[in-house]
Amino acid sequence: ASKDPRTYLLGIDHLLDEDERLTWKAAHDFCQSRVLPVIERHYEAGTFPRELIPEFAEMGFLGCSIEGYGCAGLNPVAYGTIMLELERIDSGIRSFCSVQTALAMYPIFAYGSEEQRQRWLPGMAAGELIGCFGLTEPNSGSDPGSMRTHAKQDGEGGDYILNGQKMWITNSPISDLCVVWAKTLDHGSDTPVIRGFVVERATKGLSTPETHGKLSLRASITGEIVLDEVRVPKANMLPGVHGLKGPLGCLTQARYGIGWGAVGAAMDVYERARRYTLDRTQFGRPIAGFQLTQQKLAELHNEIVKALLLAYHCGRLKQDGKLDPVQVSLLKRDNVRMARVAAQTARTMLGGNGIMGEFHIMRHLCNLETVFTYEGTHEIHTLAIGRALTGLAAFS
Ligand code: TGC
Ligand code: FAD
Repeated sequence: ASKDPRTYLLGIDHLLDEDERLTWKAAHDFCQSRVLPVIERHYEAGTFPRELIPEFAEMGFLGCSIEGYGCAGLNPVAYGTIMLELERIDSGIRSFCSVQTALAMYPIFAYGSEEQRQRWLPGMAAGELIGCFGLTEPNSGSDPGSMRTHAKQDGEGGDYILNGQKMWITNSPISDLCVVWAKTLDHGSDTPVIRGFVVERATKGLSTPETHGKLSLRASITGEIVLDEVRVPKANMLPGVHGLKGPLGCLTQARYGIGWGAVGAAMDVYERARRYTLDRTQFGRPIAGFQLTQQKLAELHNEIVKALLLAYHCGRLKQDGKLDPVQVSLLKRDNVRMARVAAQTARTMLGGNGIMGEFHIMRHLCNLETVFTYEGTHEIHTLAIGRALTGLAAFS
């Protein structure tokens, strides 16, 4: 292990193969040199750095976990290290890449026909087509099965007519394609089932107004998807899945990435607090020399080591096809909880400067409030784990 004080207790390097180490380093160098310099400006302005999308594509970040179709086909651990480095900069930047990869490209890859994959995935990997994932609605958040958005088929084999409203949708205002989940009556059935539809930007009746006024995840664009008599060809319906397991299967991919990403946010706040407390002098000595400060640093570092090993363990399980969705709930839930506490602790270590944008920690802290809530709230993952442990569902 290297004696770099930023990382030397992590001890993870020897667990990675050469390709994983190279991927991690390339992602780190790119994010530090290209994304970090612009993040504070975009966060303050409430804008996403769209100018970086071609570079994300060139780095292979978009669809990186998918094989073929112009995608990098990385293993889960390498994919995780990219999410970690993106979120070391900002959760909103990781959000952009994970929505594109896990929530927009993955459903097309996993549930789409070969023709649909060929039609959309290469452009999405190249960053020429941006996608979003519309599940949440004004009255259906934690309980997506209660969604009201519906699709009615215009005769057997005909187009679908979609009506409804999605809200809190990352990237929707800048999307070329919206993956929309809606209830429909399959031919011959009288029970509505959830199906996925790819709604293209130019479709009449589609609008995606931006949501303004967020005090968290400000460097990510959020909006609605409003569907007013939107006519979608049958060729845009994802044929390979029906039911809630469709969107939940995508969420399992994205939640896995968040499990790694949260570690990146925690590493950044830890390292900034470590450096600051070495520089800052009070009572005639660096505040890093006080026992209470060292306790905080030791605690932060310890939690990061555990969270990273959990992410790594889940990555190897995923690689072997053995990762259960409840294990992903455990990973997302605990690593985000850890990062949120880490940001709160690190913030205190900078005193008044801790609330300033230029010191970056307050931005992470605000972002992590969103990460704690989206992709399944902390409470919902608690109940998912509780159900697995007891066999009793406490959701309703
Ligand atoms: P339940 O009966 O448990 O399950 C219905 C069907 O789905 C299957 N399933 C899963 N499949 C894959 N992955 C998972 N995690 C799965 N969980 C369940 C299950 O086996 C079943 O299949 P089948 O074949 O029997 O039909 O469904 P439930 O209605 O009891 O709901 C369970 C609950 C509450 C855990 C679920 O609804 C849930 O996870 N709610 C949270 C909703 C959520 O996470 N929304 C996220 C919206 S997207 C987002 O936030 C993106 S942020 C993007 C960014 O910027 O990064
Ligand atoms: P609610 O479900 O109303 O929950 C409110 C509170 O009640 C929470 O604390 C919750 O844990 C608690 N609660 C609910 N049910 C129970 C229960 N059974 N037991 C105990 N407590 C419970 N969605 C998308 O579809 N696509 C996106 O791209 C997307 N991006 C997002 C980006 C941002 C910035 C944000 C903030 C959200 C995004 N979401 C997206 C939506 C997100 O997934 C939802 O906000 C989340 O699932 C929670 O739903 P809700 O906000 O309606 O809260």
